[in-house]
Amino acid sequence: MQRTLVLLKPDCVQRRLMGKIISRFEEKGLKIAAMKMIRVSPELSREHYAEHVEKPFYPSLESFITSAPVVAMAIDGLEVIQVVRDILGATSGLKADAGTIRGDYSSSRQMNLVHASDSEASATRELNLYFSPDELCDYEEIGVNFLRAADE
Ligand code: 3AN
Repeated sequence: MQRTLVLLKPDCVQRRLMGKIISRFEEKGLKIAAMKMIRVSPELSREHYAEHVEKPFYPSLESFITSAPVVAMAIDGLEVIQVVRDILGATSGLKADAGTIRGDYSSSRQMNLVHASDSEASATRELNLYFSPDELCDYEEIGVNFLRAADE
């Protein structure tokens, strides 16, 4: 079982798409272990996008991610890091396949609605940035027997 960090970005909040996007994860059978709306500060943006801070597009990226609240989620599931990346689609909404979140709702590389961790190392680092241990909810799932076999 893996856990990943998902962010519904400011465009998702402002376009009132939160419910639709959260439904995609719920309908897939993934487990939401934590969820909160917060405003990303410039400091948090620099930590989150550490690999991009020196790139020319970073100021625009920071301005966007701090422009309105985001919804941070911790999501659990088998191979969930790749499963969620596949549900999101390619970074640019113009390149993302139809049927993915970005393919269906985004026509932009920056305003691509959702962020998700891209590896186990990123997931651990990003979950620590957004959630303290006491915010991660440990609960038994009702009906999990109908989502996957016990030996999967
Ligand atoms: P993903 O969100 O699919 O993991 P990353 O981490 O490569 O994509 O990029 C994060 C954000 O950085 C993108 N959503 C986009 O806003 C911005 N970005 C990435 N690469 C570029 C680029 N070459 N030019 C402009 N903005 C970029």
